[in-house]
Amino acid sequence: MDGQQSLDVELGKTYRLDRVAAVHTSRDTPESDEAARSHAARAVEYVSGEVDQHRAAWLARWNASDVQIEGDPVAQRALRFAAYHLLSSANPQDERVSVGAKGLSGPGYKGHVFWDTEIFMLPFYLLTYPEAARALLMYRFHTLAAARADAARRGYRGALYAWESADTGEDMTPPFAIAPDGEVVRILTGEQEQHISADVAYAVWNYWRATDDDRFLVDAGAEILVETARFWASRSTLEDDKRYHIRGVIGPDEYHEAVDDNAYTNGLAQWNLDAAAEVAEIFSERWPVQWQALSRRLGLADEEWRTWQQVARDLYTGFNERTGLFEQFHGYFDLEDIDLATYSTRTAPMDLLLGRERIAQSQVIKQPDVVMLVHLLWDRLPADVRKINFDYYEPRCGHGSSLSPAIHALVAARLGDTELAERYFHQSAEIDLANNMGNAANGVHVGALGGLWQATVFGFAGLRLITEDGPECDPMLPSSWRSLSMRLQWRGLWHEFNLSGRGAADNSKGDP
Ligand code: IFM
Repeated sequence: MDGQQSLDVELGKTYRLDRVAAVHTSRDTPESDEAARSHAARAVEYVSGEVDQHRAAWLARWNASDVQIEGDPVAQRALRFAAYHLLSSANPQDERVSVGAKGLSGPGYKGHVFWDTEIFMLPFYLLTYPEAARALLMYRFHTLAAARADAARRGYRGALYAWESADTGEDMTPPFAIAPDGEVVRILTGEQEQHISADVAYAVWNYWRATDDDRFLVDAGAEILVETARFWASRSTLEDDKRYHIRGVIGPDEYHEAVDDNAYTNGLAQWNLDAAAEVAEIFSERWPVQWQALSRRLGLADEEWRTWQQVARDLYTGFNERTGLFEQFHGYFDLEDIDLATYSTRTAPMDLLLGRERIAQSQVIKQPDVVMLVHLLWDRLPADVRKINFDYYEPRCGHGSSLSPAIHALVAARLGDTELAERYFHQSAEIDLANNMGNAANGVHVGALGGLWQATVFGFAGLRLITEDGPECDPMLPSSWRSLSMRLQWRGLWHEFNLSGRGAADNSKGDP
């Protein structure tokens, strides 16, 4: 009978059953049932050879991305756990899918794709598995039409990516959720968490810088940068103070909704506008024919990029020259300042303890917002500004998001506070392995795993990618880490790092 097999067995004898399965979807062929059946039937004949090839391919992948830590087996295990989930979640051969917030490990968030992919996971792929990074960005290119439609629906130009994205790129954020106390809560992130468009642009630019993949820039990347910049240029309004403002958004800190001039959103929008103008200049000089074609297709006005530069220049940032602080959003400094140290033994998230209304009226934040900006725009900010902002915002963060501790570890390490960084590193490492947020059954937090890798590579190893000679490390290893070794790919070359202690970076280059 179809789907059933029978076998006569002898008592006391051991048998091995191999199950050969093939998966074809309706995206591969309209006859996916039949294709899968005949593929599985054929595969029985060559499966052991396939398994060997599969093992060899995974070993190569594993060797390319393994970070080795001597002296801290817990950190070592956490980093390998992270690499395992990151590697198995991406598919360089399929540009129509991305990595959901839970990867392939569970049903949480229904597989939806967030900024987690571009900002938290992508650096791992970029530097160890660039083919995967490219496919993930091509997913954003293929969903550009939906992003354009969403911007237009709201009366803006350009492209606004979906906060929660799936196969078409339309916004899939649920409008309501049930809070742990049973209350039905309106979800506003889909309407207001618009920094996603700049996050995608940021990843596009970094991919191009890290790979010199001009083909990608010409065919897809530049269009994303241009359309996201256009969105910000129309989203910002010039007001009486002669500054542009972006009102009514949610930043990475989701405890505060409908805020004006969120420092992260404005800071990255400003970056997006400048980067798109730079790309327009480079593109039009190096590939004038393709630039003309793109401009025609997008209806770009002559020198429209000058407007982007002007909006970027006059965009309000919330930065105070006197104090060196960014105000997280307009009015943030006037909110109730709650001392989180008095809640240090808590076992529930701060929004549950304080309630949604009170937390919105307080300075308690869910996850790094200004600190996130400091991390992403590190080289644009003076050293004292980075530290002043970290020192101010770190004690006000309740870490209500799994993405939070890793970024604090990264920034603390780069600022030289290795002890604090190590504490945050271990807090982040335990999120799924010790289930310290209590929701690992819903799937692992792949963004946090990418963050853990970044805390190690950009934080403790002190990787810098801005030098013309290629990547350089300035390590600040925790005292128990005797050494850290890793390989990274930069512009087609593999670089090997064997680091120990502080400041001693041994960097050798190899072929791709
Ligand atoms: O993208 C995150 C967001 O920053 C915080 N809530 C969970 C989302 C998915 O991980």
